[in-house]
Amino acid sequence: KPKVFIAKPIPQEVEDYIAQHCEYKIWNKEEAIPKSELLKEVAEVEGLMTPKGVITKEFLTYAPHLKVVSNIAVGYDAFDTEAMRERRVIGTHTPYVLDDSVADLVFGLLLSAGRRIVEFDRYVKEGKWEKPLDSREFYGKDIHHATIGIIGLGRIGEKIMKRASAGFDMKVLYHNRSRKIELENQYGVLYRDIDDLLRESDYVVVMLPLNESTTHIIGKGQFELMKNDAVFINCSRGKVVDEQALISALQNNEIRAAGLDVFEIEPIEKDNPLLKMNNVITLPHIGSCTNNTRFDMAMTAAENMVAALTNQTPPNVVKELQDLVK
Ligand code: 8YV
Repeated sequence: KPKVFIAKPIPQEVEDYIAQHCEYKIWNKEEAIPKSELLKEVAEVEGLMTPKGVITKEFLTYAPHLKVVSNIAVGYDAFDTEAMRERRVIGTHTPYVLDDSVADLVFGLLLSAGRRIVEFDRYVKEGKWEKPLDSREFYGKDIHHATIGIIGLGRIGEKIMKRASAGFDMKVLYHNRSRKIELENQYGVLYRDIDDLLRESDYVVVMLPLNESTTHIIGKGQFELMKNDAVFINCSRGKVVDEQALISALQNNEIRAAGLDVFEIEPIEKDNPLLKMNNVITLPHIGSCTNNTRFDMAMTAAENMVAALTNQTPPNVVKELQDLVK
């Protein structure tokens, strides 16, 4: 049986599945495995299953037998796919199984930021509720019939679109590398270039993978185009947004509020000004954190790894490395 290393705890059922096909070792502690430990563990293995595969050229020199890195995440921005191709190491990820959970959380942030749910929960619990019931101070921003602009209409973006149009009667604008005419016809969503999308949207949702062309795609100029009343939501990757520009936009009331699940540095630094802002919701990168979705991600990752090591084509090879399995 091929030797593999699993770099985080996974459900027993998934472990049992792997045990049928592989000889495995597992890092069974909650805290992340230290790099030095991981480098030791990968010396002998052909397969690695990891929550956030930071796979560099240097890393691969420590893993001379490695054939597959199975990311237990959909985002694989930490893969150096060029270095992996050179070594012919297959990279896989977990698309589809987390789309709905992330889209749900986007709506959680959108509702919370628009209607100021988190802010007022804090307010009530802190014993500050003395104003009359109809005080203007409690007014928020409607979600229904508002315009949402989705930047990135991929698998998750599409799920957000469906919730927005079918569930909340929103007008949906989108921007994407390629137009999705079928979705336009079926759901009435409207394509915009980024600038027009930013100008017209009440809620701006960015849902992009992180790569060279998306890094800081939202910065000072983009916040300037947004409505002063706009709510900005990011549940994808922190680095698609220039966080300093976001902070300035919020400080200068260029936008109304933000709902953030991701940050340029995670865990967020304790002195990040976002933490002091009442109109900003900060979550610890929990987009896919539900029992069912985490189970499905682990199982998908295991299936990808086992397939790669048993001469089958893994179902979810990352697109940059698909030629390795052809
Ligand atoms: C985390 C995610 O990466 O799938 C992704 O790309 O952002 C999340 O699901 C996951 O927390 C890593 O374990």
